[in-house]
Amino acid sequence: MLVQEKVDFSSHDLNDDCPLTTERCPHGFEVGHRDLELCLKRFFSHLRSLCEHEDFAKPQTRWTVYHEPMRHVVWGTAGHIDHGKTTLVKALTGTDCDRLPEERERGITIDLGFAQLSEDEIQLHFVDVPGHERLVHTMIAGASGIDLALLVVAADEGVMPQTREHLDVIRLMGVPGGAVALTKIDLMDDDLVELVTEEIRELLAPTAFAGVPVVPVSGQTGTGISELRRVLVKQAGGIRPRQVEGRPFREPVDRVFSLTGAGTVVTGTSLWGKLEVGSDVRIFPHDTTARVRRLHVHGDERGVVEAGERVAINLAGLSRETVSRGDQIIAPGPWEVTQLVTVGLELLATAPGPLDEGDEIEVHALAARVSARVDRLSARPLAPGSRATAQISLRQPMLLFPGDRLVLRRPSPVNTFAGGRVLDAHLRRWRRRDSAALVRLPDVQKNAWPELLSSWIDRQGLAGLTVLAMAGRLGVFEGAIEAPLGRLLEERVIEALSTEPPTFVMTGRIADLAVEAGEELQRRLAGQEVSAGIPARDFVGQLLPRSALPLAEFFLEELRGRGTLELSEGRVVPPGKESHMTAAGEALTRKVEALYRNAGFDAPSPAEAADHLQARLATVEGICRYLTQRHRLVRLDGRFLIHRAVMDDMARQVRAWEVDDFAVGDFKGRFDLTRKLAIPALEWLDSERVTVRHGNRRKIIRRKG
Ligand SMILES: Nc1nc2c(ncn2[C@@H]2O[C@H](COP(=O)(O)OP(=O)(O)O)[C@@H](O)[C@H]2O)c(=O)[nH]1
Ligand SMILES: [Mg+2]
Repeated sequence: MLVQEKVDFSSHDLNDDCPLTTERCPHGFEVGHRDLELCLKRFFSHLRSLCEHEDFAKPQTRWTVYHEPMRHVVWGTAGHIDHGKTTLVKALTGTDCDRLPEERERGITIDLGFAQLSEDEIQLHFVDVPGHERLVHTMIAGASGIDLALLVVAADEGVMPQTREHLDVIRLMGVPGGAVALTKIDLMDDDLVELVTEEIRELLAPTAFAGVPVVPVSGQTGTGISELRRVLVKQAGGIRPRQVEGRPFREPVDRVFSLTGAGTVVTGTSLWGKLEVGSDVRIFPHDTTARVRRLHVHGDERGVVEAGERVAINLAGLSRETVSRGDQIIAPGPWEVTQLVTVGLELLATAPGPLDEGDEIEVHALAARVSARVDRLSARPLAPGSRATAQISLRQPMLLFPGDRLVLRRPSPVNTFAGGRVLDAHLRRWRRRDSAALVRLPDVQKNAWPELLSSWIDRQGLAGLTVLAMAGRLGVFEGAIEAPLGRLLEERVIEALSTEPPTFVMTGRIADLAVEAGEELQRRLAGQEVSAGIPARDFVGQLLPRSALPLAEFFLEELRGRGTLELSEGRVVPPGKESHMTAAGEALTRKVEALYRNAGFDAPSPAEAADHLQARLATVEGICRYLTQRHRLVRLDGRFLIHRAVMDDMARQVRAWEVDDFAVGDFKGRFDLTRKLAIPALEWLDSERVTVRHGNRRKIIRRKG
């Protein structure tokens, strides 16, 4: 049942690349994948007989292994100090999470503890947290990676301050559910246990934990432990697996230590993706790079690890000092840290007072905490129990992505008073008077990605966004947003400019640009009878914001494609034309051209031509520019205008001249030119490859044959 992955070994050459681990297979196959390894373990005896079978030993034998990947679910403990959290984890898994000498001595949890339990197809990971009120920040770091919470309440004390605070934390982190262990029932009468159960149900009623199973247990006598284990497995079965495909491997660091001979090791609960031994990772917020030397999950050496596991990573080329709790290990990609994060905020009803812009707070995100300030609030001041969108300035940079959870605490007196979900980690600071618009930010759920992406593209205006930029901001690999972008393209919400890679711009923005460009073109050509058009770069340069200037040529192409304008010789002209010309302008152009053709080398200046034709000087100048751009007039030495036909005729005569070379004097005489005109005319002949200069003489270039 549930064939989730099909592994086909047909491409392996069985003689040197057997898919079984070295110890187990005579062929010396190697496999790194945990799930596959487990699956193969089960079928091991069967496989061994196959290994001995001659069919199997043949290269190219095609055989397929079906297996159900292992599920990983992380449980985190929560609850007041001394209520029996660590005792319970030990009763469930056999692991004593209080491993530090100081913890053993004092009998309290100071740092996070980790344990695991394998049940059928599911692997339960446990993060045991301290309950001390001064260690809530450690609790938050531990709780940041969990799927489900095990709230522990001692029957003899009932609901206590950190029962409430831890519940607030897991609720604000969006932990969808869990279970309650009612401990120390060996110390109480059944009636009193009943009463505390009631108290707990009341506490949970207004939260997402309403109705979760409450299991009475004793860590002392073992009563209820097997029932609790059953509940933990059942609850875990309902958890949606973490995203592996399309997401980079990402792990917040909750512990760092160094091992002699191995170097630096970091541990954490992996949030997304997969990681292999030998791959490179980046460590944020400092953005350093290291290579994965070895991977461990609860003491087992592994080749590959996946989201949801408790992973210890041995990093090569990294000193112990360069990484600390709160850092993030992530697969390389276009990720960038932020110091201004936009979040959907919820102020607890129990918050000591309203929240306002300028308030100093402490932000806990993943395993990190930084001091911060509330910069913008969509509704202010925000009353306890209400929600708003906020922009928060972080004192130190953090790597955050939409959907990440934040827990907010006040520095003094310390208390957990609010939580937030990251909506955007790279939105610019809102102007105070626009703060109310913050509430209209789109959701970050996967099914809302098209809307989210189009809002990002829209906000960029004509500068647009590349897939890489969007993927980096969302925390996914580029392939993961192809589908939502494809949908936006199909629905013509966005358009792709043919840059390499493509830049996406809102269709509406391009349409507006087209209207503007049409109007601008009309405006600039108005009153001109003849124009060769407006230099294209200059034209779009005026229409585009500075941020979009690098895309100028792509917008020109786009506008041409839409029939807004025509491009001719690097100039913008009205659509369907090669130039701009009124009827009168056209007639005058013909006259000007005829004048120059007939004048030969004795050509008039534009002023003389205007005089002669009784036309406005500016118009004749425009026509001359137009004719020059169209190569019907040649401008010599920047001043003399000679008709192109006259020049071409001269070139023909030079080629037919019965000499091999000539001096400037010969040339002047031959064509009856002044020296002022002869020199630029010769230069023109050189540029046209009719002649070539040798000292003071010109040699005539004659085509062979
Ligand atoms: N009688 C009794 N004592 C318990 C039980 N669970 C834990 N304890 C004791 O309560 C104390 C605190 O337990 P611990 O697990 O360290 O609590 P934590 O601070 O929540 O992790 C220890 O001395 C435990 O032996 C229980 O079910 N019954
Ligand atoms: Mg403890």
